[in-house]
Amino acid sequence: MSDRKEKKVTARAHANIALAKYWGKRDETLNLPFFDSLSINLEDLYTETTAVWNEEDPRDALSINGWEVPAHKLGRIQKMLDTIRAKAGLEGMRCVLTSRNNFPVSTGLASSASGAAAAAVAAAASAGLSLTERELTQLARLASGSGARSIPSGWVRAYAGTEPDGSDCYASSLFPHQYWNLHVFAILVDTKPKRISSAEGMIACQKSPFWNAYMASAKMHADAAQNAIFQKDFSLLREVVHASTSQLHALAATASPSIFYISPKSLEIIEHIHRQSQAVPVCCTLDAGSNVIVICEDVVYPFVKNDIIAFGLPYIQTKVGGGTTIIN
Ligand code: 2P0
Repeated sequence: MSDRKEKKVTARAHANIALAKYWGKRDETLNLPFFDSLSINLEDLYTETTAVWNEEDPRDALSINGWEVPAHKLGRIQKMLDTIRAKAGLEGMRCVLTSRNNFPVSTGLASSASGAAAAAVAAAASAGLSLTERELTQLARLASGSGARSIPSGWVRAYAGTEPDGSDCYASSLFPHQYWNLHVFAILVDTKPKRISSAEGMIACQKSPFWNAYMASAKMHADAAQNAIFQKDFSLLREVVHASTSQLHALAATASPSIFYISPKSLEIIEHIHRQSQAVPVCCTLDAGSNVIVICEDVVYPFVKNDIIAFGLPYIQTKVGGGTTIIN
């Protein structure tokens, strides 16, 4: 038995929504993306995870909202924990992660991102490691590619890098969360877990005849989004957000087998927002699910909110949020 004192640490991480999306991996094992992506953290959608290392059982354990995840389904969380164990010299000890989300999981609302980020920060701190933000983004990335982007605050860019070992692949904040006062509405079109995971979807999409054309276009989106944000130019931002979203979902439809994350109801909302966006500073996006995220400028907030209410669906209203923090 080790005489190391057990240290429980709880971290809170926010979900993020990509404005320039990550889709496809140059390395499946290390979760290294083909190109850069850019996202905002969502202040009111978060995961809180408590980590503790002990010797009670040789196997790591994870529960999500009270559900004990079977050992064979730990997947890439296992890889992240193994990395922490090796760095901290905790061979023979296991990590117990207890995680809760305040929003529906596996529905394209980036619960894998907030889950990975909260687990990375809590497990590393509980293991006694003192890591830089960049190192924490690399740990979170092992569990979920988009998870790297939930570690830094506000407007975050994930850099794909080129090194085979992933040493230059990380995420960092471009602007703090207060930088631009935008409003975000997550419209809950469907809260059932999605049938095809993002990881499977990415692989299927690489069999699309349009994959190379998609890559050529999608790798420009992070620079375009960063430029739009730097200028606080909403119409430029809307252009890139709509391009990034439409191209991903069009690609998914041409994957082998075809993937349709968008439902008829999401399409109705998307068409409406696209029409509105010709006249007012509003845009919308979806990740790998049917829930629609609507983003607007402060000046049109009451008008857009009325539109959202008229859809008659549950929604979560939020703003750009901070990074992952230790809360206990
Ligand atoms: C993104 N998505 O940039 C894109 C857009 C979904 C659509 O990253 O396999 O759960 O764990 O690296 O991070 C969701 O995929 O995938 C995602 P893995 P992840 O947010």
